[in-house]
Amino acid sequence: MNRNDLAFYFIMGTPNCIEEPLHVLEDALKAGITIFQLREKGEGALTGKTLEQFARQCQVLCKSYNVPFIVNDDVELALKLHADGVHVGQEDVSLTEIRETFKGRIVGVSVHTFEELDQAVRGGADYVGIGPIYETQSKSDAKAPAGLTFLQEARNLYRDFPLVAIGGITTKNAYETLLAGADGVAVISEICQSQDRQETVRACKIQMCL
Ligand code: TZP
Ligand code: MG
Repeated sequence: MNRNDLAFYFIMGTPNCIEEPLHVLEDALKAGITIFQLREKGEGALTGKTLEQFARQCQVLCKSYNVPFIVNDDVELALKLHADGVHVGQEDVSLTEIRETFKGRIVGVSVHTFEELDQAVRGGADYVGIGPIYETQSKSDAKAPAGLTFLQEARNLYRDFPLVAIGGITTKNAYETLLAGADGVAVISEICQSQDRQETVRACKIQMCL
C-alpha cells in the first residue's frame, strides 16, 4: 500500500452521521481525506442488502476521488465488493485467515498491546490502528484511553511500520499524534458531528501540515 494514504483516514457508518451519510462522505472526500473505512456499527446500523447497497454507493464515491475504500470487520462484504482492503480488530477474523485472501490489498489491524502489535507485523498487516489515544464516544466497547505513550513505544520498536492513531482525534490534537510517531490519524466524530465538515477536514490537514 501507499503509506501516505494513511495520513487522513476517515471512518464512518450511518449511525455516526447527523446528516445524509453519503453527503458526509462526499464532503470529507472533497476536502481531502486520503482513505476511507466503512464501519457500519451500533444502533440502527444497516445490514444485509441495504448495507451492501450503501457500501457500493460509498465505494463508487471513493473511486471517483481516487481514495481507497476499506471495509471494517465484514470480510465477506469486502470480498464481494472487491474493496481495496479490510480492517479487523482482535475479536474479528484472524489475520492469518485473511492475509492470503487479500493478497495485494490493504489489511489493517487494531492493536492495544505489544504482543498484538508484534503479531500484526509478523502476520503481514499493512498497517495497525493504535488507540483509543483519547476519550471516544464512537466505540461502545472502547478500552481506556492510552494517551500517546503506547504509540511512541510502538514507533520506537518498529521504526518503519505504518501506524495510525485513533480515538478522540480532533483538529487540536491531531498533530501531536504525528509527533508521537503516527503516520496518520483516523477520525470519526470530529468530521461526522461537525457543522462544517469540509472546513473541519481542511483545518485538521493544515494543523498536520498536510
Ligand atoms: N477504535 C478505537 S477508538 C475508535 C475506534 C473505531 C473510535 C474513534 O472515533 P472518534 O469519534 O474519532 O473518537
Ligand atoms: Mg472489529
